[in-house]
Amino acid sequence: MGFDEMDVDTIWMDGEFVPWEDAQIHVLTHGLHYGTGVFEGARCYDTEEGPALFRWDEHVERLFQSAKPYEMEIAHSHEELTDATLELIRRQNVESCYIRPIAFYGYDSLGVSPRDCPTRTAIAVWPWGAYLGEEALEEGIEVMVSSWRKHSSSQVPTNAKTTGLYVNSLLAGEEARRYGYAEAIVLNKEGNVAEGPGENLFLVRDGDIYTPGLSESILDGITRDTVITLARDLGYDVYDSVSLSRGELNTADELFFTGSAAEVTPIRQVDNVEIGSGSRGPVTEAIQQRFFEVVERRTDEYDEWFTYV
Ligand code: PPE
Repeated sequence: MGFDEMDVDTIWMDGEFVPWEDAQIHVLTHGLHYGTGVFEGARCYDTEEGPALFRWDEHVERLFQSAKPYEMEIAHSHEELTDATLELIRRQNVESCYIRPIAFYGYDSLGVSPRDCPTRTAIAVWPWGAYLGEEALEEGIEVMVSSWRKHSSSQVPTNAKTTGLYVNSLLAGEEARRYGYAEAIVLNKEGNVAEGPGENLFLVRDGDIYTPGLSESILDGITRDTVITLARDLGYDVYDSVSLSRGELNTADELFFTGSAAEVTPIRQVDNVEIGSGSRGPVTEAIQQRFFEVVERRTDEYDEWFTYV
């Protein structure tokens, strides 16, 4: 669904609330030419306690961390970005939504060096349902291992959520969809499993849970951290700094993706090979149920993860 069909009309831009159609930038914006933006994707859930941002402080913190390698000074404090977002949600006709903060080098002059370009900051919110479809959450998805590899962490800071890096995600994701798959799994330069184009990956084997470590060219996902915490609290052993070979995908009992957009999405096939029983596995289901119970506040645990609108 396009933005124009959605019930949202305001964007926060550089300290002001502006009408949706006026949130414009110049075509010679640095970030457009060189991919010099950093961004976030978070969710506001419609909880039993009213609308609430999920792990917002961690998202803002990661935005500031992503800006660092690019020497980008975001001209607004953590608190200003929080207040802006809460007010933006109050002004929109949404119960639950996706939140997209972005900071980027703006318009002044062109050339790879952004020296004189101002840093621009914007926040938009809009309704965004299940990332890979409602059915995917229950049935699981079919994925392929992409022929594209992830950027190596020696080439770019892969732990910074940088706009330009997403050309890799686009190539991998669209390749997969061209072949009829819902999504891709992307290997790193060493050939080990990294993550999805917009998701972290988890593997279940003999009742234990594994996920590639931070040195495997992955984004340090906040949902990844959530799932590690929830799984451990449920009593699972979680190994969160492993290398996973491609072959281990096929022999896994279960696989699932995590992400702010993707939430917890089971993977039922990789390259047309069934994973486990070929449907959502019991560990994935337990974690997924716990995840939705927590984000919808059907339990009062983990209250520290919520910022109420
Ligand atoms: N890896 C990548 C490459 C990634 O983009 C995301 C988020 C994750 C892992 C999971 O991170 P986290 O959201 O903190 O759990 N992808 C965002 C963008 C999706 C999009 O299509 O755009 C997201 O989920 O918001």
